[in-house]
Amino acid sequence: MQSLKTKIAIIGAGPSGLLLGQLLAKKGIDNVIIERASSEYILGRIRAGILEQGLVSLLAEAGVDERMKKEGHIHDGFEIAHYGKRHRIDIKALTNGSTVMCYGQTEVTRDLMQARQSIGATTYYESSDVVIHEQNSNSPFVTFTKNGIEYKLDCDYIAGCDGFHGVTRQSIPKEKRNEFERIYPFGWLGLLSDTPPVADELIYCKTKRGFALASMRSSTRSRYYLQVPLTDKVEDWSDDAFWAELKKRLPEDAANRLISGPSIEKSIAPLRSFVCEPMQDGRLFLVGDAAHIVPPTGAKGLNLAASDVSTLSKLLNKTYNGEEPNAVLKYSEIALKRVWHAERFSWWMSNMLHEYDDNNINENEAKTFKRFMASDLDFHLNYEEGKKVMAIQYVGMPYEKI
Ligand code: FAS
Ligand code: PHB
Repeated sequence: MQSLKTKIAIIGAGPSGLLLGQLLAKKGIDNVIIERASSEYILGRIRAGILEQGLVSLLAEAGVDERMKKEGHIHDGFEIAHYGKRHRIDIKALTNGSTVMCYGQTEVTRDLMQARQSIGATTYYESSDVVIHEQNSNSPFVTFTKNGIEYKLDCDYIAGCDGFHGVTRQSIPKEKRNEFERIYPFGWLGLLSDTPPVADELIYCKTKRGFALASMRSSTRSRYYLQVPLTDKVEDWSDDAFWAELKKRLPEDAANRLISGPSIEKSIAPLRSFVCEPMQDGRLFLVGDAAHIVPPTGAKGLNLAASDVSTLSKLLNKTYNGEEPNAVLKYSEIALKRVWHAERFSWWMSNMLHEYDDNNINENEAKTFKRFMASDLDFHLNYEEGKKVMAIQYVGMPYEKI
């Protein structure tokens, strides 16, 4: 077994791992990333599209915001189409100036990968058999295999940035984990196409036929979503079927502007709310999707990963620069406060904007719940105070002071 050593072992080269690695490197804190997949595979996954201001600032701090400033689009608002009636939420006016950036997670990941390569930091792609050892000792380590060679990576701390299906959360003994979960009885069928968007800003559509979202990646590349039953398979949906259904769910004037084209990516994502508490065990920290999942309705998944990264990188810096040797002990408590705000907002947006039959409750309760949600949506679309509450959470709650 070949021995290696670093300060921070990072498991996973998604946005969490790459952003953490870049911020730590900027602070002179040595780190190594161990990743299961190839960089090409990671870049082939189409995911988030909306960046909160906090993430935009972090990318600037990491020195990887050049292309985003050129190619990203700042959005001052978004729309909700309620049974065809369009309501614009002017987030910039309602939040005294906050905006969001429309720039795909794929491009964020690409920029971070290139930055990591340019500083010569070590990333072991296509690694397997990753195992976390002795996180509750003062000398934790990680073992893994790469090209048939077994490695032992000695480190001070381990950051689990390996997503929902990774190994790090499972490395915390079950009896120590308090997990919270809500699985939604529908999924999102996503389609990416090189066609112009139907509007300049995002349109979230609540219709009797189900939810739809019209998003984008640029002025020539669109990203659309349709709520579909969990029983649907992506092969059940031809491109033509997708476009025809989307046209029925978009508000009329947007539907009339719809330009269809061949899908360059099409996939179904299940929707889940999930939180693992605590988000640390000894010298092992859970970051991003490894610790929590949100339904994408609130555009929070990637942005929550960013606030975890911001918290952990600052606490590690305080630990290493001697300012506060035990600062990292506060990570989970600080991170969870913002996590739960985003979890609730994403749950709330999902319930307000999707029509579905919840088989976990009886028919009358389900009917009553739909009325509650209809009234909730009315308050947040037709009253200034309601719009303000939605806008403040859509742009993202402030990061905790560290
Ligand atoms: P990631 O899952 O992105 O990255 C984890 C990395 O760890 C992966 O590269 C994986 O290969 C690696 N890994 C896993 N197990 C490993 C092991 N044993 N050893 C080594 N490496 C391992 N968020 C939004 O805000 N808006 C959206 O529209 C949206 N759409 C989404 C659609 C899908 C299908 C999914 C799954 C998520 C979506 N999300 C969305 C959420 C998504 O953007 C995540 O929040 C974001 O990818 C989180 O980043 P990471 O925490 O880095 O986890
Ligand atoms: C996307 O563009 O992929 C996107 C945008 C906003 C969301 C979800 C997904 O809420």
